[in-house]
Amino acid sequence: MGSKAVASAGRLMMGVVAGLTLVATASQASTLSDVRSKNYLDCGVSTGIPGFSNPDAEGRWSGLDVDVCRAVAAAVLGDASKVRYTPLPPSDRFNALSSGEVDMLSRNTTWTHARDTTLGMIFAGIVFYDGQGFMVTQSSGISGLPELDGAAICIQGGTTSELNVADYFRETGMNYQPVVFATSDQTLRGFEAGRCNVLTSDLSQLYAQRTRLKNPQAVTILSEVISKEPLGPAVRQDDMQWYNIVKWTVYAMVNAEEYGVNQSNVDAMRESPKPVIQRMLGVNADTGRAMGLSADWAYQIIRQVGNYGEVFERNVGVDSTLGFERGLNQLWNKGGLLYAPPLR
Ligand SMILES: N[C@@H](CCC(=O)N[C@@H](CS)C(=O)NCC(=O)O)C(=O)O
Repeated sequence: MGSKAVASAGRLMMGVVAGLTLVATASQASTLSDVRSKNYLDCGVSTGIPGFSNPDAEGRWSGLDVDVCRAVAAAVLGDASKVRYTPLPPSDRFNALSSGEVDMLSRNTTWTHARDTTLGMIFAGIVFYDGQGFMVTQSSGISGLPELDGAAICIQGGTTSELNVADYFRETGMNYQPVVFATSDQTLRGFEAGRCNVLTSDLSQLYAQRTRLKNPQAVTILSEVISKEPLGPAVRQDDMQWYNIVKWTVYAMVNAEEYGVNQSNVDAMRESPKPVIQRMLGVNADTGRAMGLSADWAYQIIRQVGNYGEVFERNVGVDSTLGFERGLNQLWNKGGLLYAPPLR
């Protein structure tokens, strides 16, 4: 064998070995088997944002992000209650996911390019289309963005809020004084104590934080937003099966709303003559097998947690404490952005 042939055989061998290593690494990560063997899901949530992920006095968690964790547990374990919640401030959330401390993150986290490409994680969907806004004290007299010039602004560190506000002021040539805190509690207390008369965050979190103020009437949330904040669950990049499970859990909730299947009619809907509904509920098809789940995975989500619209209304909708209109978070065929690929 000539030296060129030896070198190319050598390269081929190295390629094969590298390929095998890749296959081995890829097949090693099975979050599904881990979750099944411990028999609960570890879900990373916030330290407390009413309507999204918030514990009550007994330590019971609720909220839209919490319902996404519950839906994954229903799909994977057949039981929405089998979730352990790990409260994570912004600075800890990505390490907790990449180190394996949690199986997924479901915590008012914005999908961005850097987070998708540099942290070993990947977003599995969008459950709330949001934007960054400003809450101001009424005594400040601020009624719109141009009046923010020179303001002291309370922000939580390690967030997109901190980065966007810097962009916004650079772009507009206005000045501001950032007052940065580590936790949402400290940020709110700083605002209440007069360290700043403006607090910036995603609108959802401003609405949530306002409910925790001693005097919510003394503040206004400005109507303008300065960014896009698509919030959704994220998983590690090394497990495509798990990524599909979390992604399709969200899609199942959205499709269920589109097809008119909800918690109270899901049993009757098993008799529906519509093929899409039969398929979704696992009546005459098995969409679960290819993801390692049982045929009734989507049925379990809808029965135990509900469709997207039910989850939205229960936690953050117009009749909830937060009082959000559906807006962008409405189905695509009702003027919103929610568009789930077909379950087939
Ligand atoms: N969506 C933004 C902001 C997320 C965020 O962490 N917001 C704060 C603002 S209130 C929060 O939720 N804090 C709760 C906590 O520290 O647990 C991001 O992903 O960076």
